[in-house]
Amino acid sequence: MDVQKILSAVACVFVLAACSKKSAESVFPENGALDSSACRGQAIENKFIVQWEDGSFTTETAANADEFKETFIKPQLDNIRHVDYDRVIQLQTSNEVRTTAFTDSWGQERIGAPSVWSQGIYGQGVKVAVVDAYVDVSHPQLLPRIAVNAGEIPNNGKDDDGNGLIDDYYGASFVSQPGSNQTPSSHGSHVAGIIAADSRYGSVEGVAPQAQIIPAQFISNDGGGSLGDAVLALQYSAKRGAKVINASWGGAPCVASLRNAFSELQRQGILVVVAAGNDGRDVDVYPEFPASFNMSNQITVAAASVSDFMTSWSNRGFNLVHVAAPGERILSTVPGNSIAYMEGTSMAAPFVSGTAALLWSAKPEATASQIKEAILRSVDVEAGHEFKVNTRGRINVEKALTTLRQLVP
Ligand SMILES: [Ca+2]
Ligand SMILES: [Ca+2]
Repeated sequence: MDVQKILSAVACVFVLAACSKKSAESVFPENGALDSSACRGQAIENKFIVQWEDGSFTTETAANADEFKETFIKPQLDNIRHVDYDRVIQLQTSNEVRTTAFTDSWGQERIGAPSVWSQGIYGQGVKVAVVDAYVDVSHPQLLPRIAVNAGEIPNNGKDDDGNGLIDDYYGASFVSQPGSNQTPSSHGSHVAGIIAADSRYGSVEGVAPQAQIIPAQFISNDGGGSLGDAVLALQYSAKRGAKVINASWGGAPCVASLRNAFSELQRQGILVVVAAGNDGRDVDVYPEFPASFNMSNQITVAAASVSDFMTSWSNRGFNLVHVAAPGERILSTVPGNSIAYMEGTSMAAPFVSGTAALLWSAKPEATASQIKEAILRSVDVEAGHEFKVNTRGRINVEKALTTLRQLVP
């Protein structure tokens, strides 16, 4: 063996990336597997989710996978980490019962939020992204709580801050499915209101009524979305400075890109709160994604009833679901300057997101791991009706604040 060969062998040991056989096939493992039983959800055969070596994501189009491999992947192979087909996903919608204006804050009271508010802690200074369907930013209880993008001038048809998105002043839409309904949605608006409805301007009391909402929308008003749009919305939320991301959706198929997106959020110290789902199933046995990812920066949430039992329809799991939170008969904001009752784990997750915002406003220096630990260690566990979740309990923000003050003196 001559010197040249020895050197190159050594280089292969120490610089694996340079010598591993990276190819168009290795970065795009789903290529040619359109009908794989592991993948649910219809592949969009001309749209692709690309993760670059710096961790960022884009979505790209081409006539088909073969052309994409030849004209896009191969010329840029060194810079590409992973490629997936984009996929259509249909999200669960919740029942909605409109009501006249009165106050019903049983959930906020059950988790001890008024006691935290009385200490002057309202979630101020904390941004929470609502990665969901369209939020009605004109609702009087939501408008003052939207985190505007100060570098962007609204409604001038230009991308003033150069982030690639035109007029993303109140947030951004990544809804790309043809024919999708892009009007304000009850689901997105209700979730946003549970987190941060401004109680000075109406009867809904957000859990963190001075937190700021970043609307990052990828679900159309009829519940349709795509995996690639979800990944872009998550990435946008991080770039806009979200500390917490609320993900009240699930069932996403072919999860590699979504898991990679969650890993990036983990690396950036962002807490992601995920609804467990409404199928009445054990997600330890029947995984739902992203509910079952169990990332270290993730809290997956089941729905508790008014009587503080697990609702019959909530997903559960002693391993992969972490806590329960109020999810039945929840009053919050909906489009048209209205309020409505809705139910679902979609409503339970934002109670946890609001809780995280309250905790972070009390201890801005806390890490995502510390916020998660404080919430998980402080649940209320009722003997005789423990929740089928990892902690056995329902969240309590008053106790979590005490725990966090011990963790972060
Ligand atoms: Ca912009
Ligand atoms: Ca603009």
